[in-house]
Amino acid sequence: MHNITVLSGGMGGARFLRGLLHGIGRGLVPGVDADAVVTVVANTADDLWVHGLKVCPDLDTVMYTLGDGIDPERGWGRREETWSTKEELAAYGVEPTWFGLGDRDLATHLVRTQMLDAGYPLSQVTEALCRRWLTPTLGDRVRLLPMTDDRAETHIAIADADSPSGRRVVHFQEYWVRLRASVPAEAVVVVGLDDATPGPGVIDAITDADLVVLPPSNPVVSVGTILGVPRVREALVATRAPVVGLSPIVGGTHVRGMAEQLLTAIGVEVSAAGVGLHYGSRTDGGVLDGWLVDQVDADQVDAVVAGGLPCRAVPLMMTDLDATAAMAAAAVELVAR
Ligand code: FO1
Repeated sequence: MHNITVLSGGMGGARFLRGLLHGIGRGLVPGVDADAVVTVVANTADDLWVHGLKVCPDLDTVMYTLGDGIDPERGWGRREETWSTKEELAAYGVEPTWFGLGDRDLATHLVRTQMLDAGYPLSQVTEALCRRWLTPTLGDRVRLLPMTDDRAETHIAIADADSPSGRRVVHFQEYWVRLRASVPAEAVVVVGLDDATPGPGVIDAITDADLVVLPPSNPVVSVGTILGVPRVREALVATRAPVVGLSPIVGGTHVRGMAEQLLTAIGVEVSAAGVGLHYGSRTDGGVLDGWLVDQVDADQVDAVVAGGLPCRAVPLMMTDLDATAAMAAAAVELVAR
């Protein structure tokens, strides 16, 4: 296998990608060439405009993680970050004060916003930013593609006793960062998604792949939004590449983030089997040829197999690079023909 395409969100997907690249480089992923090319199709529906700047959390988390600029504890934003501008904005009483933009991170958003204002599409902006973050160390081994260059934004409906409808809608980032997903999500709406055009290279990255991976990213607001870009599902059904997924739900809940709340919002069972069957088998109108669950969920393998989807239970905690590389190897082995 030479061309691997990964449909990724932020933290979970980025951690998986780091382990995948580590494993490929060290021959730990049998069947994958040492000089394989990994194309990342990244979710952009987390994006938001704040202080007049375009912030792309999932693109930046993948870019910073693979470029070793990420803050390892937070899992987002820059290492060795300072927050002077954030403090100054708060001193002016400028909202949102709840969304933390570090001084180093701000430079990325300034460059991106300037390029967007000059008329460059997000895909070309991302390419330019990656020339700093990825090219020097990874060369052409990795490509980072926005799922679309068009605006698509995830919004969450929550209960609101003060509003006539009893509900109000907040941007995903407000739901996650300000509210900490502490209130039930009643609906998930991705504004603009139905009219979005797949970003340059996205469909080809799927149809021309030797392997497509759905990493342990959020199945609703990361992988789910990528699958919702028109033509992406069709490309996944049509590709000659095997499509394999790794469960982001372990032991009945998410490892990090808010997948539990969002799966509940869309009526999908919060379990490894539930997510696998939600993505579905390609032989049955879904997108997967294989599904990996964690060993703690081994008792769910039979239910997934009964749903027509090959399934194995392996360790799925990305505790270090070798553990993650082993997950990638298990994924390839599950679907390698
Ligand atoms: N997450 C937080 O919990 N608090 C923040 O203040 C915050 C700011 C932020 C700024 C830039 C960025 O790229 C990501 C940021 N995130 C923050 C993480 C972000 O909410 C998540 O990375 C994704 O949107 C969900 O995967």
